[in-house]
Amino acid sequence: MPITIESAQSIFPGTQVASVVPTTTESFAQLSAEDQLALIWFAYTEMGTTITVAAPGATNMIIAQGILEQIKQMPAAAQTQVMCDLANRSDTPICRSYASFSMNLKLGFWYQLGEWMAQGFVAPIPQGYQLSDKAKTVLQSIKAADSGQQITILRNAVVTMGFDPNAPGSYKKVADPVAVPTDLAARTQVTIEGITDATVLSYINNMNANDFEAAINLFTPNGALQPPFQRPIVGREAILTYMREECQGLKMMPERGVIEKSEEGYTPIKVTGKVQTPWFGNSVGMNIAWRFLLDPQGKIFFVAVDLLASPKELLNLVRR
Ligand code: ECH
Repeated sequence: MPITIESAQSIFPGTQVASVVPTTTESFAQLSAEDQLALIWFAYTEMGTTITVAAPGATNMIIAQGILEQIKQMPAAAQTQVMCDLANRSDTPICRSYASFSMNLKLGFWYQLGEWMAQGFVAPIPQGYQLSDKAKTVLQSIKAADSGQQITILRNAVVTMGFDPNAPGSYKKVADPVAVPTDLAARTQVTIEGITDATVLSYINNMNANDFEAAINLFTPNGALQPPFQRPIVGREAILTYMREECQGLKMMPERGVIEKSEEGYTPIKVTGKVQTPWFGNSVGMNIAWRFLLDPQGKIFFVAVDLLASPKELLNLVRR
């Protein structure tokens, strides 16, 4: 049988992923806008006592500054309305602009609003706000999740707010500034217990150096990258665009791996370890698996990145 991206998706089928993320994200989406905002506020402020979020770094925050200032000048009721509109994905100019923001710009936008809510410049969640029973259940499952899963749920909520970016007349997407790759001399070289494969090591080292051009050259031209809970992104150009938006400043710390006997010349390799995002630095280590399928020439035909169900999964290198 020919190897396809679809067949590649099921390599290492015993990998347990954090299903709490898609289920919670789905229940969250069904809540009212008021409940969504209050719930995020409660989750975010509570999380803040154990993990710290960093102020946005390289992001082109300047693009959001005008809208942020506009919101800051509004009366409290209008401020609340803007936030509800964003959660409701209404068709307003602010919701259209927001939809054109990159992921980091959306996170930076809410980071700023959160600061201003705490400082009293933007309307807070009303004192004594009572979450609906459904929202309380969602909050409970977020609280029970580990910190890597919590920040993934939060990020999903922020990314899907705003008006439909694919609607007719929607604003052009704003790209993040392209990060300069780390100087060759200053790059870190990882070691992975059980893995000496040059492609896998080179993938991680290039990603850690923000050298996305070098990283995509390790893929076959029709190769695919499948992020956690998403469909595969196919082709070098699409993967490069994705990496520029989502991968700047990530710190990948693979720990161990296993390499399977190759079938029809294709080699499955599973690696587990931790990833840190610049938003939370070393206060959150996400437990991750990379499931690679290399082609007969040693190029990446497919790699899935999974957010693992529990730290125990870091040791799950079962071949079948
Ligand atoms: C307030 C109340 C009102 C409503 C809102 C509020 C503000 C919320 C804020 C939330 C901020 C959340 C943040 C979340 C950041 C999450 C980052 C994550 C990163 C994960 C990255 C991974 C990378 C994996 C990959 C690897 C590869 O090899 C290939 C690529 C890739 C409170 C005001 C809304 C401010 C900052 C989860 C897993 C390893 C797949 C990318």
